[in-house]
Formats: sequence, C-alpha cells, structure tokens
Amino acid sequence: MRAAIAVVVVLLAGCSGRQNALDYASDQSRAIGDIWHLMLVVCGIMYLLMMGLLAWAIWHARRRLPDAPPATEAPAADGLLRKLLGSWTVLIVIGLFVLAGGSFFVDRKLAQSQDPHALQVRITGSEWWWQVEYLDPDPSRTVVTANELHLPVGRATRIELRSNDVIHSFWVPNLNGKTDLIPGRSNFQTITPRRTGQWRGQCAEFCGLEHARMAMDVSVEDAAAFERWRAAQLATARPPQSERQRQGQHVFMTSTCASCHAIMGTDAAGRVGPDLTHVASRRTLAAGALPMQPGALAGWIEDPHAHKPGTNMPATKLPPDQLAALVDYLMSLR
Ligand code: HEC
Ligand SMILES: [Cu+2]
Repeated sequence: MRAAIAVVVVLLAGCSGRQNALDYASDQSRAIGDIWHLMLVVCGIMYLLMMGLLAWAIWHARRRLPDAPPATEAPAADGLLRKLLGSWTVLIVIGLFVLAGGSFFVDRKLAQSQDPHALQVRITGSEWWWQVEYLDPDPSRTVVTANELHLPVGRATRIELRSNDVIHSFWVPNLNGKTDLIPGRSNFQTITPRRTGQWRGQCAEFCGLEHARMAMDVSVEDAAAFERWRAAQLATARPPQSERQRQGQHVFMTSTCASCHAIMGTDAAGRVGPDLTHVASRRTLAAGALPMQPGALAGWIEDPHAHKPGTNMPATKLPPDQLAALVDYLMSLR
C-alpha cells in the first residue's frame, strides 16, 4: 500500500531532485517522509469514508423524498444510527492515536541524535549568506567557509545554528526539516546522510530583500573525499604564482576588500563578508546567486547590486587591468 502511494506521489510531483523533501538522503528526512506517508494514508482513508457516507446519505434522502414523512420508522433507524456513530467515533480516535503516536516517535528520532562522534559544524546566518565553521577541539584546526556544506556520508553531523542579524531558517529538504537561526541563541539540527550527492539548501524564513538568493550548496561525500576536502580547506591560502596574481593580491590588500574579507595566510582579516581563503573551490558565488567563474566574479566585484540588489557588499570600481589581476588572484585561491 505504502509503495503504491509512493509511486503515485512520485508520478504526480516528479519527486526526485536536489531540493525535494520526498527524495530522502538521510535518516532524518526518511523519518519525516515516513510520518508524511502515514498521515497521507490515515487522512486519505478518513476522507474516502466521509465521501462514501455522504454519497450514501444523499442517495437515501433522494429515495425517501416523494414518500410520506419518515417519522414512523424513527426508532428502528435510531438504533442503527447510534451504532454507526459509535463506530465512527472509535475510528476517529484510533486514527488520531496513530497520528499522534507517529509524530511522537519521529520527533524523538529527530531530537535524540546525540552521537558523541558527530562532526560539529556551526552555521551562522547573515543577510544574505551563510558562514560555515567546522569546529575542532584544537581551534587552529577549525575550517571556515561560506555558502557550502560538505558532509561525510554515514556519519552524524551536529549543526549549531546562529544568526548575526535577523531570523533565518536553515532548510535542506533532502536532508532534514527546517530549523530557525535566531539572534542571541543556538539551535541544533543533526543530519546523518545515507547517500552521496549534491543538494540545495535555502533560507526558509523571510529575512529581507535577498532572502530568495540565500542558498546553500550541500555536498555529501564518502569519508575519504570529505577528509581530502577538509585538509585542503585547513591549509592557508595559496601564495600568488605569477606576477599578475601578485598584482591582484596587492589590489585586494590595498582597496577596501581586506577590511571585510579574510584570506588566511595574508593580512586580510575582515569578518564582515565570507572568508575567501579557498573561495575558488566553491561552486557558486554569493550564496548561489552566480556560478564560480572568472566572468561572474569580475561582474560581482564591479557591481554586486546588479546580481543581488540588496547585498551588503559595495561596488568597487577598478581599472580593467587591476580588476583582471584581482580576478586572476581570487580564482587561484582553490
Ligand atoms: C563592506 C564590506 C565588503 C567589502 C568592502 C567587500 N566585500 Fe565582498 N562581500 C561582502 C559581503 C557582506 C558578502 C556576502 C554578500 C552576499 O552573498 O549577499 C561579500 C561577498 C563576496 C564574495 C562572494 C564570496 C562567496 O563565498 O560567495 C566575493 C568573491 C567577494 N565578496 C569579494 C570581494 C572583493 C574582491 C572585494 C574588494 C574589491 C570585496 N569583496 C569588498 C562584504 C564586502
Ligand atoms: Cu535568510
């Protein structure tokens, strides 16, 4: 029965994809999917029963209409009616118990993931981007990135959610439900991915002008690939490899960029915008607003508001050769 319903649902909604709550890729999203199906079945049965009874009642009322008043039959019908209503009440109570019990167990399953070996990640929401930190008991081994989340498959990740400004909501439908990021407090969410792949997260609480362009690029990888990524992110920024990249780094340090952005291994230590130490290793720019490509990067630096009108990054007018050198340097930060 459940399989049949799942097939219908898939046919109706085209239920696979990188931002889809019914395309489960973790223990948590599967649990949520199970309760969703349970509710669909229980409510579906109730609905069909209701409609059946309604049709039956209408049919009988129509047949009775031309006759004399039905009052004489009343006592006999009353007994039957009472039994029917009694069973109906029992059915409703059972249905509600099943639903309440189901939600209770799913809720516990989502809350209880207190795995001591869980990977610890802290995500901080800002208008309109995500800072992502991989915490380590040794602070010098903390990885800082932005707008991308890498998770090892088969291992729990405990995510602490915070906000720098207004309320945001973290939602990667394939991996878990929504959790709010609230200024002044920490909320938690655990994700135990079961399938490698790429998914899309999205801020799910209206947070201002660029709320819609506040996406998260999520990659679930096998343990080896994840450790490779983490080791690469731990390294300080790659030094310039050519004269042009050296010039680009100089432009970065001497214009306004360094006051808002950090590049580990250089003097740039700004904390207003995303950490750019390995910016070119990401797949998107500005929380999914643009692809990570030299042309898009140049366009972003020249006029961020053309691509993300509300963004808090100001435009920087540079002579073409300086802009090209700056882009060359940033694209070398893998
Ligand atoms: C006033 C602070 C500020 C200054 C100055 C600034 N930025 Fe930004 N930058 C930001 C903020 C905030 C964001 C996040 C914007 C968003 O996604 O809405 C950002 C985003 C970016 C991104 C995208 C990063 C990512 O992970 O997607 C790049 C690249 C970037 N800035 C480069 C630069 C360069 C190069 C300069 C200098 C020419 C510069 N920024 C100057 C604040 C600043
Ligand atoms: Cu938001």
